[in-house]
Amino acid sequence: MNLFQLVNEVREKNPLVHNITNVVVTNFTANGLLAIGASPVMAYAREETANMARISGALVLNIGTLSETEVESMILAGKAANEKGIPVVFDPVGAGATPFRTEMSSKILKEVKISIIRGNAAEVAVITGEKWEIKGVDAGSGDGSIVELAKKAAGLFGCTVVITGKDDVITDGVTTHIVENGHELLTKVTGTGCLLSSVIAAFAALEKDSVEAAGTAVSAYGIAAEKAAATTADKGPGSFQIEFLDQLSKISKEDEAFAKIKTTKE
Ligand code: ATP
Ligand code: TZP
Ligand code: MG
Ligand code: MG
Repeated sequence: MNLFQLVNEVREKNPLVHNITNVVVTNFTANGLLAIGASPVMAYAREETANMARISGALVLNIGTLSETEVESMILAGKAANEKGIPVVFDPVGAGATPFRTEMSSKILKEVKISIIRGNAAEVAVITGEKWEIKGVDAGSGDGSIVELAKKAAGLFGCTVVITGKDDVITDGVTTHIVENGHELLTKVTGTGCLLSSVIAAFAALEKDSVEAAGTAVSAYGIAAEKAAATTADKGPGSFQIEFLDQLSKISKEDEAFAKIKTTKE
């Protein structure tokens, strides 16, 4: 199958993506999902999250500005999604920055069967029990192979793991994609990691193979950033952010020509 065909399918089928996300990125995430052709909904109240998850194509759990009540809502939604086989994407924003974030991440991972984890290297290291330095919600620095870390996490949680940074690693422990698309201006706009987690969810709503869904989403997202930077890099992150949304709305299967994906299988 032409993987980038999925990009067109998302626009044709408009999958509903239920996001329980953070207050920083809510509007950007909704606009980014609309730009790629998905249908976003944000719903947080524990009285409704299970119902909303059941009618969605995919669910995103993002702990960026978590509270205990919100985590309860996430678990209710996650369990409802699990019962119906709806893919759940987990973004452990800032795991390791405070004990609360680390504990809540473990709780979610214990109670909900996650299909795809998407985080920076530090966040994935923390939830996997590896040592890494974390600075707020940013990656910080650490040693060791990101690919090995991603594979370890995939084995531990029995899911696909996406570690983003300059290069992105997507693996289920068997198939591994390294994606070299992207632009450093993505690091100057808050929420580009969070939006990517939701874009991955939109792709996973239509493609059962999580590694292929996430690999395509990450590459297409990086290509949109490259195109946006080509005309806005000299202006700055504000112009880039707007152009990036425009480029997400134009991405199509023809853009596969720009994909920089290296794949290995074990
Ligand atoms: P962090 O808090 O560490 O910035 P994040 O959750 O914002 O993490 P990122 O790792 O920044 O997530 O990933 C978001 C997007 O930015 C991805 O598409 C990734 O490929 C891209 N990206 C991140 N860093 C770079 C970089 N140095 N060069 C090019 N693209 C990058
Ligand atoms: N603080 C809490 S959540 C958040 C900030 C700045 C947004 C993080 O978004 P991303 O996508 O990880 O940059
Ligand atoms: Mg970032
Ligand atoms: Mg993040």
